[in-house]
Amino acid sequence: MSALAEKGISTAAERDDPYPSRQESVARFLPRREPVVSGTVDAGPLNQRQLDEFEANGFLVLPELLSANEVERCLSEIELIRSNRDWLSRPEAVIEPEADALRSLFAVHRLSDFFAAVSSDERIVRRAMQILGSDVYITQSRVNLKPGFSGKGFYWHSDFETWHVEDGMPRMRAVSCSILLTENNRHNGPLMLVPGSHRHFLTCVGETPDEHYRQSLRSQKFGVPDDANLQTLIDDGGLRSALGPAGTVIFFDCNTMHGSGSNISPWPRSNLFFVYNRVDNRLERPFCDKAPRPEFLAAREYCPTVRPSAFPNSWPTSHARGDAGTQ
Ligand code: 6CS
Ligand code: FE
Repeated sequence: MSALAEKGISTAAERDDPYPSRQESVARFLPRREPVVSGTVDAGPLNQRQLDEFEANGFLVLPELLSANEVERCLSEIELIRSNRDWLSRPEAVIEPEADALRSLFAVHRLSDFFAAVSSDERIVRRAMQILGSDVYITQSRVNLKPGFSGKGFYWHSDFETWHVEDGMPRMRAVSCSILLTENNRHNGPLMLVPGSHRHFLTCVGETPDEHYRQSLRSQKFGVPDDANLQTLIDDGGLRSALGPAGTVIFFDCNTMHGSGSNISPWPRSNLFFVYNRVDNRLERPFCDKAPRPEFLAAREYCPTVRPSAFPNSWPTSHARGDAGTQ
């Protein structure tokens, strides 16, 4: 027995990993081990048809979850954050790869009391809790702005693959929620998803570079599927674009294969994005030999922002916090 093993410290090779990725030279499919829907219809508010659709496709599009007025308030809050701070130099800000424009702003629920309240809105959190069958907390939040003319796409990926390998998310027990703040139409680079892809874990090839997130958030090269297996998934399930007016909300499973194209239309595609994770699926050591990513990308702290009854469908008029970003 090695000295480490005697002390009860497992090496990477000894650690039990149900979803090993970026470790072999050939990609392969591994079966999903966790259920897709863990809650029941009695827990509401999703009906059985919606739960079945989420389970079968790995996503669900819900029109008109937010009102036009609520969408306006979200857009104003984004403008407030951008106008009040030197946001370009903040670590939470990701700039477009080929233009001096804001691509993503992370941890918005920590930067702004207003977005903390939105992330706790009952209409969203209750549905996430129902899908996951558990209390949840936020492990990542962001706005993706994808500006008109210059907004670049997001290559195909499973979020879970990155969150597992780079952040140490143990199991497929998280759900993403994308809130459309502008119309997402077929011209402005909408989210595309592969129905049914969430049922298979596709391993990726290529070792994770140091500080990979500095590159991957602008343009991801590791943790993306190979062409042949991606083709198989799409042959099997087809492709769907999630379109809808502002106020539409898309829930999708953490392992659903998805991506989006560039936005060469004049119309910005602005989406707010929250990831809800089961409280018993807290992040561990990464499943690679690199340091964990920063807290603003992958929260290890249990952040008690999810309080469904605290803001029963009424959001505060609050503004961006002055003290954010000191983490
Ligand atoms: O890094 C993340 O957490 C997310 N962003 C990208 C570009 N890919 C993986 C994941 O969705
Ligand atoms: Fe993603």
